[in-house]
Amino acid sequence: MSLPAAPRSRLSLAPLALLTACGGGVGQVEVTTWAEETVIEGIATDDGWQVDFDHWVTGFGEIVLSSVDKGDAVAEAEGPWVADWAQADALLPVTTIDEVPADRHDFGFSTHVVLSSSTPVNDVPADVLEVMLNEGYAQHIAGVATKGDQSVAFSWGFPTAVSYGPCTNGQDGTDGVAVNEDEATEAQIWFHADHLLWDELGTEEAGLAFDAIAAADADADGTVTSEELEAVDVVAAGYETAGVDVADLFDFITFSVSQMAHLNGGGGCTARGYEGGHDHDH
Ligand SMILES: [Ca+2]
Repeated sequence: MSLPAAPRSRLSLAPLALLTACGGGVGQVEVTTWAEETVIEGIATDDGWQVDFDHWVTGFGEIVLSSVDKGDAVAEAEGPWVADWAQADALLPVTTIDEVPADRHDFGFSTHVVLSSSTPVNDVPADVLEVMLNEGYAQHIAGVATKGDQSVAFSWGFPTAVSYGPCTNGQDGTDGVAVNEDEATEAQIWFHADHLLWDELGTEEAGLAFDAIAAADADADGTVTSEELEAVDVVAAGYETAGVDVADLFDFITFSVSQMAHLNGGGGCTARGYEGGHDHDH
């Protein structure tokens, strides 16, 4: 073979695929997000409720690409952003991260309280944003559930910030995202809305339930609040906590929602921030 005399040349040894992954150049990561069709179409539970959403607003940001080997950040996009999944019928563009070293990177991000600087990535209701800013909510979810002639409204704010990552890539089961030189790689942050109605933790195969939530309307005003959910013993209501320290139904839902984010479809992410038994008074 006759090659230019380059010291330690990868050209002489590496096949093309390795060159594009390790050539020392940079690429882009295009970040998109959505919560599947479920928030728009509503969720049918196993106990006979149709749960429809008026809004499901989430604040998020702090996207970090980091070295799979060393864990140090190589590229970041702070945001913050905010989205209403009840009005997202397809993947929403969030941001494009430039100058990302061409390599495989772990992918992480956070959900956190909506800030006045949060950029809406779709049409987020102004009155909901105002409530979230005033109350310090990371997520706010409201809607109506119906079963036969029963109709129960719900409106819940979640202050919990959750840090996600590293994430498995749901498209191929690999770690994070692979960035190739001079190419754009898409990273999709998926929120699985069905976690809201799970009756079991520690599995992605939980049942979907609303009977206990509907029954929590202690003042019978037709709307279930987070305070009313806090008065429900989650084990007595038939929920399976899988050893997670959640005592009441709002704790349970808060924890389950904290596990809802995935990468590229169903790729699991390590979630930190909600350990159960949290900060409200009992
Ligand atoms: Ca009520």
